[in-house]
Amino acid sequence: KDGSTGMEKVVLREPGGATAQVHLYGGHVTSWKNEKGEELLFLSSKAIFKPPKAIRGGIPICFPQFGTFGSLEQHGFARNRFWVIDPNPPPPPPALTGGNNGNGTSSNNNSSSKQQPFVDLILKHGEDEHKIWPHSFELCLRVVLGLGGDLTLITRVRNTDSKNFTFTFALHTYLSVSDVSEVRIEGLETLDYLDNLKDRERFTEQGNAITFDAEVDRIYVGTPTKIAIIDHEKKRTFVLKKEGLPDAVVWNPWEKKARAMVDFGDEEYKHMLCVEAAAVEKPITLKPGEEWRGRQELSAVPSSYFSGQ
Ligand code: TA6
Repeated sequence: KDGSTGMEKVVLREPGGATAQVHLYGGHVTSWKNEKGEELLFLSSKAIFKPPKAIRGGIPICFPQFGTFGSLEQHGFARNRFWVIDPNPPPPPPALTGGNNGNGTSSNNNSSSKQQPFVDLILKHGEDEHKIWPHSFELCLRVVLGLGGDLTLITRVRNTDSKNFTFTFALHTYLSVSDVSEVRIEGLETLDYLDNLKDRERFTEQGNAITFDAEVDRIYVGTPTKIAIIDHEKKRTFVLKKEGLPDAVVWNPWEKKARAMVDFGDEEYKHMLCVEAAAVEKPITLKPGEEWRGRQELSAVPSSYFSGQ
């Protein structure tokens, strides 16, 4: 149980000292710390841990609807429902065998096979979901803390109904940054994006790294599997790798919008940036029995790894 909020959570710890925390409420990753104990995700000091409010920060799961395009509340209901530990989880992630203890160095005892800490959560449709979204589904989330501190989320949606259903999805990741005006994103240059501030009108990025000096709310479409978010001041780069999630949402509310949110400190917009692996432009349709899988892997590396940083 979480001391301050009394809500149930799972804590993952890996031998190197990195940790992650997942609240059963929302299936919501609320903390990811590196081996030095530095918090890498943003969590608002004013976050409200009380249904039906979604927790402000961490990695909210937006399902079955991203944003306001559709009949449901903004970002759907998965993030403000109670999930459970999956009673019938899939096989565990492969243990890292041989000398590789996950952070690239090899250990001498080759028989060592280390299990990466992980948890499997599931959200099943209940009556109240069925009333607003009349489809039977299973939404599963596996959170894995790699043996070098990487954070991987694997999400699966299964159609357990007798008819097709269509959904949009996002892992609404809030990264912790020192000063968003000193952050740039590489990997989205020259791509098209839908501008949420202009009724999702389509534009083309002008070919430079993305930097921030005002509110940004964009859905980059058809994005690469790897995006780099470079925090200049902290000399830290987040590397976001994704599969099954073709789009990337980039959001910072900036000052005016930040002031308008009760669960967001007035100055906190300076210390966060949302980069969200998503499937929005092309909604996903599943036939009965079909399953969709999305995967996001986050690592935080010293920026010196990248040439020219
Ligand atoms: O991901 C960007 C966005 O769609 C923005 O438009 C903003 O609304 C943000 O999500 C936060 O939404 P929330 O419902 O969590 O306040």
